[in-house]
Formats: sequence, C-alpha cells, structure tokens
Amino acid sequence: ARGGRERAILAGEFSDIQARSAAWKTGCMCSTEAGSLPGNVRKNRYKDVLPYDQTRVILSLLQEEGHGDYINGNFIRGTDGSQAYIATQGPLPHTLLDFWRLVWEFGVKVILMACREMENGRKKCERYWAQEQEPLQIGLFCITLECRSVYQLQYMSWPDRGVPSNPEHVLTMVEEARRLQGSGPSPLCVHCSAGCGRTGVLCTVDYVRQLLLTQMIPPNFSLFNVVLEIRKQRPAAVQTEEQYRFLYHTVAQMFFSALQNTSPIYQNFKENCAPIYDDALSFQTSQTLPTTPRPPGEVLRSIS
Ligand code: PTR
Ligand code: PTR
Repeated sequence: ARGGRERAILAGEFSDIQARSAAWKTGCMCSTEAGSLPGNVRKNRYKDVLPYDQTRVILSLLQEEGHGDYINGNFIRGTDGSQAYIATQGPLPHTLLDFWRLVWEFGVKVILMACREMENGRKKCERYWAQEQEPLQIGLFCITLECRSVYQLQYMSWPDRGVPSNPEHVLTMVEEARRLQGSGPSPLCVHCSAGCGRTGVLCTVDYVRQLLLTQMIPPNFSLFNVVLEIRKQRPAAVQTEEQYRFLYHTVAQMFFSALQNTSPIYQNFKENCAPIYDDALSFQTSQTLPTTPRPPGEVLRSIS
C-alpha cells in the first residue's frame, strides 16, 4: 500500500511538472523561433522538440564560412548559475559538423551519450566519433584545427522513454564524467536522441550531486523544483513519470550514501537534512524521499 501511495504522489507531482512546463511553454517567457526558421527546420531530429530561444546554444565558429548559428541544443544552468550543461539532440548526418563546432567552441571536454545509434531498428543518433580502423573526417575538423582530447561516455542500455536498470550505473557514469572533466569551467555536453528524456535525467542527477558536494542542499530541498527549473531551459527534460520516479530513487541513493559517509563534506548535509528523514529505516528500505510541499500555482503566477 505504501508503494502504491508513493507511486500516486510521484505521478501527481510529475503531471504537475508537465502542466507547469506546458504553461511555461505557452506563456510569453519562451519561444522556439530559431528552430522554426526555414533554414533550420531540417536540423531538428524531431519536429516536436525545438530548443527554447532564450537558452539555446548559438554557434559562432565557422559562421564566416557560411554555416549558420543554429543547433538543437540548450544550455542548462548548474548549481553555481553558470552554463554547466549543454543538452542537445543526437546529431543528424547533416548536423555532424554543427555538433563538432559546438564541442570546439564551448571547450567541451566530456560528452555523455545516453542512447544508441540504432534503437528498435530505428536511427536515433548519427555516429559522430571515429572508429578504430576508420578515422572520421567531419568538415574541416581533422585538417585545420589543433588537437584536443574529448572524452565520450556512452550509456548503452537505456531505452528511449525508459529508465536504466540501476541508479548505481547512472551515478557511476556521472562520477566518471566529473572525474574526466576536472575543475575546468566548460559545460558537460549531454545528449540522447531527442536530448530531452534521458538527457534531462543525467543533468538532474549531476546537478543534485553537485549540490551535495558543495554543501548546497537546502533543508527544503525539492526534486520537483529542480526538474521544473531544468524543464524551463530544455523542453521535455525528464520526459516520463517513470524517469521522474527513477530520479527519486537515484537521489535517495545519493543522500543515503552521503548520510553514511564520514567525510566532513557531508557534515552540513547531515545536520541540516537528516532530521527530514526521521524514519531512517523506511528511508533505507524504500529509498524514497519525502516529497516536499510546494505552494500551488507558485510557478504559474510568476509567468503570468
Ligand atoms: N517525437 C519524438 C517522440 O515521438 O517521442 C520525440 C522524442 C524522442 C522525445 C525521443 C524524447 C525522446 O527521448 P530522449 O530524449 O530520451 O531521446
Ligand atoms: N514526441 C514526444 C512526446 O510527445 O512524448 C515529444 C515531447 C515529449 C514533447 C514531452 C513535449 C513533451 O513535454 P511534456 O512532457 O511536458 O508534454
């Protein structure tokens, strides 16, 4: 019964997120004009997923050579307010060069890929990396530019609209990405096929992990608000209720590990947040976070 109740609560939360981000979309705070321009339409993998103009990634590099400024991607703010993530679609054959322009121009060091090239017999992402025997030449990139290492981590078994089998794997991926990224300020480039569902999950996990590591988890922490804010920057980020539920489990796992960790980094978190999880045992067994109360219509009001 408990599991059923939790499920219902999260279903309610998620439909609230969908309603609020739909209202955000139709409100006057955002637009998707660049993606609708005649010259850009064919650069979108899915015609129903266009980047918001307000946070879209604008390409400058090679514009003088006649390449446009458009790519279907959005910046997402990190915990410090900087452009910490780029959420973008899996490149198309004719946007490969744009994808590499993005990587180059924004100094991307790590690319997180959450889909396969083919899923269920359909093409979901063009291969933009070289394979061993077969170097890949994309536009000018192999010839004229200096060398720079870019790491790519691919999650191989995460179905479209679905969730990975285990939060542990996603946490490992994000930890590894941060290790490779080091302390540089460049954004993490995260993509799947549409750059929405799976990409949104990865960005959220990393975002919460950064909050935890920088001792910024507030006592009234709300996953609801984190996801909603990310959705205002990239459409449909975290696409399904199942993905939202998966996020709760992953974040609970992260919090649970932090509570058990003796490192002083987590001291603050323990003092501020542990009291929330008064029923420590059920937290441990169900790995579910308490849902945070939120004022109804709070976000709707702010856009009207
Ligand atoms: N029009 C597509 C659809 O039918 O769902 C758009 C889409 C495709 C949206 C994939 C999200 C998708 O998942 P992800 O963002 O995880 O690749
Ligand atoms: N084709 C996808 C779908 O309809 O599921 C694309 C899409 C997904 C578009 C989600 C918008 C979405 O946002 P929301 O979940 O807020 O409806």
